[in-house]
Amino acid sequence: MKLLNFTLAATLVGALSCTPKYQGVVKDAETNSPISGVEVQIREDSTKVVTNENGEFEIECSNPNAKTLSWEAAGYMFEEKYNLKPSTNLNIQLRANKVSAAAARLESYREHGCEISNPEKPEWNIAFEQFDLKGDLAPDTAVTRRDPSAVIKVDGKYYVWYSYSLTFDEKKTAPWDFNDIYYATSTDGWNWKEEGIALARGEEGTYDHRSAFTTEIFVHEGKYYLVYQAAKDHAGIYTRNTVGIASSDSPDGPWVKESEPILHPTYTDNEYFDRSAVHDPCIIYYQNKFYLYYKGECSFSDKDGNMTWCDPVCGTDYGKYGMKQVKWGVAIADKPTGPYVKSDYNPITNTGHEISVWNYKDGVAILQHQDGPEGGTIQYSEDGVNFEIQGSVSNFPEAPGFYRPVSEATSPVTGASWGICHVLKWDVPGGWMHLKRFENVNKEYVVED
Ligand code: AAL
Repeated sequence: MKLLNFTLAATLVGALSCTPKYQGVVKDAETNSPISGVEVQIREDSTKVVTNENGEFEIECSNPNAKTLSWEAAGYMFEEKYNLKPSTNLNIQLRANKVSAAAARLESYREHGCEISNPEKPEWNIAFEQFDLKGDLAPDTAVTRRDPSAVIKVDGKYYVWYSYSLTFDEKKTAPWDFNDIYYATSTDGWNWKEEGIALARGEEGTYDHRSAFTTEIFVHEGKYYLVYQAAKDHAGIYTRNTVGIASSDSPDGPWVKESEPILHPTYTDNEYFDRSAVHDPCIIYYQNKFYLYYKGECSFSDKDGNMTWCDPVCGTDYGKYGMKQVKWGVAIADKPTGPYVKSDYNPITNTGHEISVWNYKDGVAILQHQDGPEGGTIQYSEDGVNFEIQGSVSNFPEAPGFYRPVSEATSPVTGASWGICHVLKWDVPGGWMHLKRFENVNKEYVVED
């Protein structure tokens, strides 16, 4: 009798003090063997545990609300789950991180110096020139237009989208702060009519409340997609932004946003190429999937706000800001709106900045601008992730958005024939930007559409 009472009491106490928790096991996605030493974190509670030798973990949470959990282990892709309710049978699979061709080259630069090997194939070399635009997109100090999308042609009309703000707006802490996405059309690609706002910042509390900017257009099966950088608050202007997407049946809108971002920075305290930002998103359709290319940033700030870039080997020297190296990543999905899964080969470049990518034959071509050893190169890959240097780019335009030809590419650089870029001007406090047209004047290899 005594024993029975004791058991009953213990059960009752157990039930009353039962705290919500997450419990489960972490395994290697390929070998299915348990992984020990994985750091498991509840983002909202800032609590962490580590998996035991059987890959098991148990972590209590402050309340039963759904939370963001992450799993992190050296040599594996970071795993994160959003809106996860406390649960006791989680089966987490981690994918081993693979080394891309560009990451392997970086290791060799690290050892042998920053000299690159460029075959300079004539059919791949590009020589850009830039020209002022006319009409509403002619230079105008009052308005900052920047980070244009690709240019597309619909029913005989060219379209371009871009970040828009008034130059003299004292609220702005950067030219891309408090932006909305505007668009313009043209019948000749030179003289543009600004059509107005395409996609506005969201309501208070939403992921793009502070700013919606740096957009790309993607067209698939008659549907239009604007993928863009989103800042919920001021933090997203300089660090840890997200990527949003909106779709429409017409290039003139209306645009319908997805309720959640489709891409986040890797939320790690360690040095990782996209821990601080996921910028310049651009989607292409490739091998029956949707490839979302983006630029990652990795930096750390000390308590005085002084910033250092991660791993600046062979980077670009920014004087008092130090050496900077930027790398791209790609995330792949079965549908344009996701869910997107970051590639095991990330990072897929050892250089950055803005994403410049197009389809060529059975592969993908890219330009590398700056912030790394391979700036000014043009590269090609047959799998969308392992890029090799092919040639050089001269007079690289800032933030190029390429004209997407309707017909099949007949030369490697057809996809970079012409487009819209921006120019940075610093003759007013905070600077201002306007759009320009650029063309590959190496005409021999350019095909008019
Ligand atoms: C650009 C892009 C992104 C950054 C900022 C605005 O060059 O890389 O868009 O956030 O600068």
